Amino acid sequence: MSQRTGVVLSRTGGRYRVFGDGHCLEATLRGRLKKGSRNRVLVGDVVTVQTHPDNATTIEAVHPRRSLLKRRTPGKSRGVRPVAANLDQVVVVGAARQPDWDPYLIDRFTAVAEANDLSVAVVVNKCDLVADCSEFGMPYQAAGYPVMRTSVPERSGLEDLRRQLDGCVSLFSGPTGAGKSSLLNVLQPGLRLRTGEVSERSQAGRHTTVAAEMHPFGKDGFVVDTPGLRDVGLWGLEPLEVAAAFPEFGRFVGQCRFDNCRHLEEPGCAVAGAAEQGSIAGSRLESYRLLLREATRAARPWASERRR
Ligand SMILES: Nc1nc2c(ncn2[C@@H]2O[C@H](COP(=O)(O)OP(=O)(O)OP(=O)(O)O)[C@@H](O)[C@H]2O)c(=O)[nH]1
Ligand SMILES: [Mg+2]
Ligand SMILES: [Zn+2]
Repeated sequence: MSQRTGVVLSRTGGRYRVFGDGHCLEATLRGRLKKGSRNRVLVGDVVTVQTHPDNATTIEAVHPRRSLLKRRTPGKSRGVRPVAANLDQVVVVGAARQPDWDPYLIDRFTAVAEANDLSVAVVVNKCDLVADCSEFGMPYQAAGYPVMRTSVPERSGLEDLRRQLDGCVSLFSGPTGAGKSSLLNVLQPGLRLRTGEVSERSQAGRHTTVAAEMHPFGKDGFVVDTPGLRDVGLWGLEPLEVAAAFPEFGRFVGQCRFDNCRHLEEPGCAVAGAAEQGSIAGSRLESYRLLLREATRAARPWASERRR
């Protein structure tokens, strides 16, 4: 009987693929881990596995997690579903064109990562389709995020992206068709992720059943490719978390006239002032306001239920 440590790459039903010492093996859960939550073992979890004399391998223990990405259960206002454990960063990929760069959509993805206390990096992909892709990333540079500008057919910006991924556990998220899988494939050809299923994928409900899958990447890194989610509004975000999900607001929020300023229409709002002066991108303030409205609406049924 031999024990070793590995990382969970994927799960199909009750079978887990575990990566350790440079290769994969398939494992099932040891009896006592099976009890309770179905999500006791997640993609990204570091686990102890044991191979038995009959060659069956079981997951014996889950090591403490250093991070956890969660989202709301699709179609329900309550219930939070963990997606992946031990991520270092979320890489939000958008396309300059096809589909058009949508700041609000990008900001929803960055906000969800922030709400889960994960680092954020932003990729402006398909730069070959526009004359100048610099403007798209500006608000994110101002927010302090690393921004990379890439093109798959032109093979540009790929080294910057590779450096950002090296040695990290990264999850790729972003609108469907932005080129997440294409970028990962060109950085690591052996991956052979499926690409180009834009129209099929954008049918509602199609992608919600596709589970996260992790891949060893480069030197000591891992990547999780996710299908583009059309409705990231389902990702849980409480109203109070929304402003904190916009890091560049941080130095202004304490300067608003009212302590409980929500940065909507209040007089003396320092965040709105900063946007007027151009210290904060107008698109980011707009996204914040839309997200706050959405989060408040989503939070209401919870609040009234709790009071009952
Ligand atoms: N012109 C151009 N096309 C690209 C680029 N990157 C990807 N594409 C194309 O865009 C389409 C979508 O690419 P995917 O990699 O499947 O996009 P995705 O983000 O993984 O999409 P989902 O898996 O649906 O979320 C494919 O037809 C790619 O060939 C790029 O840099 N420039
Ligand atoms: Mg894809
Ligand atoms: Zn304010």
